[in-house]
Amino acid sequence: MQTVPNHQVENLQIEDDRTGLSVECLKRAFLDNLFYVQGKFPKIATKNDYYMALAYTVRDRLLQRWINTAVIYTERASRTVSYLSAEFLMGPHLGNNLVNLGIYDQVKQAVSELGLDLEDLLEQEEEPGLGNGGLGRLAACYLDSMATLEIPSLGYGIRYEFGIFDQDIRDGWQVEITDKWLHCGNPWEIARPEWEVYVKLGGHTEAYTDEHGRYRVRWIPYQVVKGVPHDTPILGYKTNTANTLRLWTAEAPESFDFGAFNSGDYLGAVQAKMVSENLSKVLYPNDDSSQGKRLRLAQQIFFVSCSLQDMIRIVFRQNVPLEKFHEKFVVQLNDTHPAIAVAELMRLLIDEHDMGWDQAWSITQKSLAYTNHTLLPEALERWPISLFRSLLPRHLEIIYEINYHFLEEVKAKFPGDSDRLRRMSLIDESGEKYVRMAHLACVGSHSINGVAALHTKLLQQDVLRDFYQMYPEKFNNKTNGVTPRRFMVLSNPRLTNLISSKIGDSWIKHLKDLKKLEAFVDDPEFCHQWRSIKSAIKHDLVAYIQKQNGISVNPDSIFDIQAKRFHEYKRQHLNALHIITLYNRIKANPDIDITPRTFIFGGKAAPGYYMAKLIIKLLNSIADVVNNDPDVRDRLKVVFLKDYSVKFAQRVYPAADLSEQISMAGKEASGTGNMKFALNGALTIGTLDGANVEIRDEVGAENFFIFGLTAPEVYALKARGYRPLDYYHSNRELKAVIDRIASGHFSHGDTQLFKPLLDSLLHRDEYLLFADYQAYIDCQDNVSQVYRDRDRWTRMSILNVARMGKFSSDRSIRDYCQDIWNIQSVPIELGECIQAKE
Ligand code: Z2T
Repeated sequence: MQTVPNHQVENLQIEDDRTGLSVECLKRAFLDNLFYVQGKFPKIATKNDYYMALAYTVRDRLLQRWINTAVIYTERASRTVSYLSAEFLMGPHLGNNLVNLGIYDQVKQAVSELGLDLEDLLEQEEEPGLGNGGLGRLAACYLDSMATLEIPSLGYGIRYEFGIFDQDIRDGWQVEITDKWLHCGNPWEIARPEWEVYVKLGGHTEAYTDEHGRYRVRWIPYQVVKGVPHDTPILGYKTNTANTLRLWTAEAPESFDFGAFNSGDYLGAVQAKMVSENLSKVLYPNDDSSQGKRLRLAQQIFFVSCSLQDMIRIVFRQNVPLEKFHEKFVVQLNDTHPAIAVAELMRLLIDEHDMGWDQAWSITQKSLAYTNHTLLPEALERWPISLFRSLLPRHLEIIYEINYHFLEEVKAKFPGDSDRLRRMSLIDESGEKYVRMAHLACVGSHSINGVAALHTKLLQQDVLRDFYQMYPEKFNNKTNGVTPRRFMVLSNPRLTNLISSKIGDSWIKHLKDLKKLEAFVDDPEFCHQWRSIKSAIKHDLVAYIQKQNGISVNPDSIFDIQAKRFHEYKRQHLNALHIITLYNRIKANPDIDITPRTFIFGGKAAPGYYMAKLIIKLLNSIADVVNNDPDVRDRLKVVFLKDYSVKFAQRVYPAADLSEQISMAGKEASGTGNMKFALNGALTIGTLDGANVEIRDEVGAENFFIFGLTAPEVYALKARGYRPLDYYHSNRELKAVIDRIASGHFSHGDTQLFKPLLDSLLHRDEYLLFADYQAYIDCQDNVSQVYRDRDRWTRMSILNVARMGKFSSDRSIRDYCQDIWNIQSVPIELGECIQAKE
């Protein structure tokens, strides 16, 4: 489709009701949208109608900024970051857009004058759960920071019809329910069918000689899928920049004249149509593990090919020669999920745009950059060659050729080292053959980064050691960060206002300015306010828990929270061992003096991850017993909050006293929940893993509860030969805990229920819970002591917040801009562009 130049646009006056920010104007616009978009008036409107009317009112105000931004980027052909990610865990849009537009209070007043409650309307939004956890949420924080820093950027991903499943808890077990986030419509997106693209799948290749006598390859696919972009504006905080999140939906092409249809197999053709639409049907719900499924590889090539074709379209439209693709775009690969981009960009340049190999390779390497997010071996993506060939025959040929050139390079640098060639090859040939996606990403990119200092170091020394020796200059660290807009200003207005009343609000864009809070740490009035705000927020969560779980919780107890995906390496079950330790102490001595605690858990387990689901069942079983045992006398409470999501996370972080970051050292790449908790004034109990190391360095060891083996100690212990049974037999409290579970105390006498978990701990304990148990318990006992000195705790809490400046995603993005992307900001002026000349 062609864009038709519309000269009338020049005379178009934007209606004030679509842009105005005054309370009066917002009210008028809101009622107008209720009538003309929702087709309702107040008497018959539902809460959802009101939410939609407000969402459209806000969207109108975004559109002005969005169009201005697009026009300026296009006119200047600005260098642009393409952030390719299989996941974007955006969270609800409405509240965030109000904060970033700076109209939260006006809108609150406007709707309240119409007899409505803003918080109520915000609750209505069905969040787009298009991600699993940290990786997807990081992508969302980075979009916020890029827009806030006025960096031209496009987020590219998949518009899954079903995002991460909703979690219900039945009889203590996790039950998955499909997430129908689109069922009420999505006011935040605009479909752009005029920019549809086609993606080939399957079939075979043929060699031919072109009119210049050159050797060429033609790919005859079995199937073609259409990708339709859906755009969502991403507004920066108090800037006019509105960047774009472009998500692709898979559709069948209108006329499908491929194999099955021609042979008269009509039902087969309809089947193929359904297969096409399946591509963007559902998000794979695995955090940190790869299943090797054909549909997943199809999703990857689908969104990567759509996105690269879209970038090439933009390059042409802006009159940039294709040879300068890498000057117009830098493409950041969010883990290996989009790593097929290496082969696909080569294919597009060579097969579809007649470029020679060497030039295509140079452009590819200069454009692409790869972020690794995990050290877990089971998360490293590999595709069986047979599967790969049947879906992507041309890409396999290209990968073989890249591999040939690459291994020649390795041979030249390390002559006679055949073992190294075997280890580094893009193809794993040790048994069944596989394509190694991390290797492909390393070879095809000019930058390889980890997400925390320790993680990057371990990549260099261990997981990607050979690649570090081959290309040391490619490696760099980019410690993760989180956006203070969503995770403070929006989610914690009370603390935000207290802080701003003391040091102004510059910290919202320059988080390092929180440092100024240190001046108030000895001010008793300030400390008192700090403490009463935390207490008020805890009271709110108490009410929520009462309503949700029917559990009454003591708001003066320590709110000890572990909220994250369930995985054995994250060790939610180590936390469980601590709970049972305290429970045993009470049972042995009911009058023991124990600091009251509320243990709060939230998080989902991958549906196929049996052990993680059993840990959820264990926690719920412990909750049933501990919460109802009269001996406990309400000193301990255990709460499992179901269906943890971004919306819910925003409620949880501000209420925490203690943040549990207790992964086995060397396994958590970074963690970002750790940052969100600390930013909201929680103290951390944690291992020296991921970004915990850097958080402790920033806030000071005296304000951080550290325990457990370090990464090198973990390796050493495993190398020596680790025997969990030795710990079980020599540690009295540990033995009592395990025996308590084994006795069926938490399972109505059923001694079999938790046996798989106990067996795994007693005989393997891959994540060293027993080795860290005593250190963890000692550290927790210390936490309980320190909490009794409320002034000291408050002081530590303030110092944590004051020193969290480093962990803004703005800092991360500035580092990416400088070290990897070589890109500058492009400020957007409002007004000049609506009268745009096309
Ligand atoms: C994920 O959320 C993370 C890593 C993955 O590796 C996959 C997923 Cl879905 C393939 C997490 C890390 O576990 C966490 O440590 C890190 O903070 C986060 O990515 C963002 O970098």
